[in-house]
Amino acid sequence: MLDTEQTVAAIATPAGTGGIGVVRISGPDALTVADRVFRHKNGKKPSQTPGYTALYGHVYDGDQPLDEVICLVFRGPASFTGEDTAEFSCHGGSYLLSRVLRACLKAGAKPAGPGEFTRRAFLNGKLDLVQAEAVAALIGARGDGAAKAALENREGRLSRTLQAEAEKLTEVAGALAASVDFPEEDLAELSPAEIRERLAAQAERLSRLAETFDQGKALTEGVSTAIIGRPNAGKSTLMNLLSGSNRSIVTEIAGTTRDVVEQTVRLGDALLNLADTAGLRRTADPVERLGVDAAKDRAATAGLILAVFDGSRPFSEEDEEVCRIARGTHAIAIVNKADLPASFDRSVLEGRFDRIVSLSAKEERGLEELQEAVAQTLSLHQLEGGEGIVFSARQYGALVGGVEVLREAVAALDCGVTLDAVSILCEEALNVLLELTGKRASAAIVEEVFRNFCVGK
Ligand SMILES: Nc1nc2c(ncn2[C@@H]2O[C@H](COP(=O)(O)OP(=O)(O)O)[C@@H](O)[C@H]2O)c(=O)[nH]1
Ligand SMILES: [Mg+2]
Repeated sequence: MLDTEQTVAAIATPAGTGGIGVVRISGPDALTVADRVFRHKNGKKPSQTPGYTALYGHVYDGDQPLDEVICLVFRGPASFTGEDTAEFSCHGGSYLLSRVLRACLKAGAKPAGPGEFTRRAFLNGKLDLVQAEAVAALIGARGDGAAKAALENREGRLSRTLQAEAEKLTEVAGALAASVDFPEEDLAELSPAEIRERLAAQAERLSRLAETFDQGKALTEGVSTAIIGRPNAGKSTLMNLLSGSNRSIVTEIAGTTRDVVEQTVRLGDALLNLADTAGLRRTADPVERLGVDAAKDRAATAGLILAVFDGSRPFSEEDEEVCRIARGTHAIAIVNKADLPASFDRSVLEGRFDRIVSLSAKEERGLEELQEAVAQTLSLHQLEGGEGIVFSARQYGALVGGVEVLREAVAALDCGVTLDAVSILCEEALNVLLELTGKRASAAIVEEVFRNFCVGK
């Protein structure tokens, strides 16, 4: 368990050399520790300095000056952790920073664990668990969309949504409790039919919120994306175009690609974990057949399928197979080779794909349309101003669990189960929501959230 009575210190900037590097000290004695290692040229002491002040001076290890630094003073609760905090902005060398840190430890601080500063901020009520996870997402952001959505969550968008849902559920739970405790009296503010209505609507809202995890993943970890199509449609050419490399071998010989070739690429805001696969066709070649099977496996587990068709050739039996495989998954049809005379009837694809895009992978034309189609298909345009995006598997799992319990409660009401049983389910769902934001989280859940943080954050 974290001891917030202790004062902790860590290097807050990454390993390696940089213009500056920061050593952060936080806790009740942070400013006293800073006093012990820092000397200001006119003798000013961090502990006698108001918050939000910068002091120029040197950090010492005993009598040995280590570095010329700026000491920033924050006074709790007006700091990231909510505690008194001192930050030394040093020259950014790893050896130097480790010496400054050691001096702080000698002066009474303990080494901070992974994510300990953020965890202290959580324990001090500066942010909730969802916001803490947003801090991690913000640090890990690899593109504009991810950074924006993470920042919004950091500032409380998803937390406010969850808070509002918890309040609504509390109302229902209260009404249920009243009917259970005083069944004779007509105290209940909500009739069973209204309760049912409310629980069902809430299950739907939370389920939609859980689905934003798809978008969260598209922005952060990447969506598993299979490029499929008949041989020679131009799958590998497209892969190379998207990845800006010659990752896949391209030839005019059908059956060139056999292994699944993988590459993560960014297309606009979307991060796609692309898999270029063997062309789908019946083949007697046992090696190629393994490739075709692997292609089908990839497509079966993909979150997005890019189905490539050869626009210079008529729709074929093999194309039909591609359509079949793409069915039921988010899929974009790409009619390739737009630079050649068309002999492909696009209308056969209509109604079978989320979107249809024409492009020329060879002449590198049509990528903007593809980017737009991907963003539309993955709903990446609806990120702003919404209810917040689910970013972590923990958040997703909790929401899905909550939805299940709510649906169970609705089903229970439908088959006339006693209200006290429904009441228990309602409390359970409420617990899920409160656990999610950390209002009622167990130590194990808090541990889990901060386990993946780096030291110094
Ligand atoms: N004209 C034209 N040829 C293309 C285009 N894309 C791919 N090709 C050619 O089609 C052949 C097969 O390409 P490849 O990417 O290996 O197809 P795959 O079997 O689907 O991976 C190669 O000769 C490519 O140069 C395109 O947009 N226009
Ligand atoms: Mg290929």
